Amino acid sequence: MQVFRAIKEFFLEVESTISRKMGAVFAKEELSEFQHNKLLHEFHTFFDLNKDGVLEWKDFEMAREQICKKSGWKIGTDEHTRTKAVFCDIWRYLQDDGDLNLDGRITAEEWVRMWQNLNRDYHAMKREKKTEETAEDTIPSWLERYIQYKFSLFDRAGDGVLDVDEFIYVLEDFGVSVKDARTAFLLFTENNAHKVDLAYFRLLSIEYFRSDDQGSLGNFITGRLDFT
Ligand SMILES: [Ca+2]
Ligand SMILES: [Ca+2]
Repeated sequence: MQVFRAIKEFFLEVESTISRKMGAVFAKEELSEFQHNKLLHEFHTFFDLNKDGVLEWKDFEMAREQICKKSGWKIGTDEHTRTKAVFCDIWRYLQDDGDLNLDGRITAEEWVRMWQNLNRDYHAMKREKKTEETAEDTIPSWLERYIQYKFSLFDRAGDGVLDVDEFIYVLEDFGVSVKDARTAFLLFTENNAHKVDLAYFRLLSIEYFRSDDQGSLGNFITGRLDFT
């Protein structure tokens, strides 16, 4: 009997060591409160444009109208048609990832769960690929398109680079003060040391969606300065 007890104790010990270790691994994959705050801010500010708490095609229609109006693209023009196709794609692929109960709406809870899943996939990929750069470069196709759309929304002059005035001008529509937008721009460009082209904007955006580091420059890409 004593032998059995010793064996049982041995296995219990092994089991608890494994779960402690796994706990440590999974803890990093769970989204922190800081990440939650960033993700929900993006959801409520830039996605849920009609402010009813859920994402639907209606919200993307509004986003599409907003950028067409701001850019002066009339119905029937190539840009107008192309923009419609871009938003259809973003919404279709976003639904694949995010609309877990398939009701045509993405709630804030589904949005967070989608990011939880994407975060797990990302950590799994990082373990497999071993190099952070390769995993860092892989993002869902809807997010890739969304980042391009957001960049073109900011790039009012259409010259492929964002300046501080464009950044302030567009963020005012989303309720961000001039002072905060200016501070955010100086932070993520490190006092204008970086040129904000699409490549740099993409890098910052990915950091915004993924990073749990409060010092990441990408945290400031929405013009909000604090998520704690
Ligand atoms: Ca909505
Ligand atoms: Ca849903």
